[in-house]
Amino acid sequence: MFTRAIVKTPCRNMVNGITTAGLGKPEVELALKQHQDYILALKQCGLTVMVLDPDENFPDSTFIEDACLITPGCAIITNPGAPSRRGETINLSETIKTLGLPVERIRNGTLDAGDIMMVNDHYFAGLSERTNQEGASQLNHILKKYDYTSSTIALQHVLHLKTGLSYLENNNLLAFGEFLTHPLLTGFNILAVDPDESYAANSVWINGKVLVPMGFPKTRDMIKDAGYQTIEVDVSEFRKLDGGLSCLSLRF
Ligand code: CIR
Repeated sequence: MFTRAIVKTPCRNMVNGITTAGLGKPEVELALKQHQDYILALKQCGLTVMVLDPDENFPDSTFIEDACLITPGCAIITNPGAPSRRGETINLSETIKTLGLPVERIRNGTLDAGDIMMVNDHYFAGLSERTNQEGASQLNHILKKYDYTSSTIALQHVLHLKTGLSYLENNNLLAFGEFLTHPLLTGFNILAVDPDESYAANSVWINGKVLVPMGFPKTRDMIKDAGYQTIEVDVSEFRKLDGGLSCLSLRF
């Protein structure tokens, strides 16, 4: 069960965020509206939502998931792999310190928490362009202190691990592409996302409900058929910056 979430309002400078999507620049007003709807969806799942102010210095800072990993035992401030995103952790640290959890840090290696997938007490860390072996090793060392384990998965094509994988609890794993037949994931009940809906592989389980991006009916129906109530959220403007649903919040 999660009880809380933290989100960060998109800044106007989001139009200068990092992107490979080729979908054009996001429309800020629409992104702000979509962000409001996202917050409502989190609330519909029973979460109390803390909304942080926008920060024009960091165009990608609305993708708050990358800057911190919150586990039941501790909060881990990351060291984002993209140089333009590294400073996102500075202001966020002040908020994280108020949560009443021990605060840890990734110091030398790089790690984006979009590369970290929690499965009960185990954490899968994607090795990507943003998360390196040193970052993953530091994470492993920190998690051990709190009786958690972790392992790594090298990514081939996707930006972050959770771009292509979402754990929906009850051993159900939403996956596409390189993850469908991955030897490290064979124990899961894989829900295979159709190649033409790959963006929807980033969906979010919250307290028995699943947030699904709007416009991917096959994936939505597959998740429904697996027994979940789904909530569709339009995040088209965040997709233009390679961001998915999970990137927009910390849930704990
Ligand atoms: C970036 O490239 O860092 C942002 N434009 C998108 C980050 C998306 N975050 C995520 O997948 N966890």
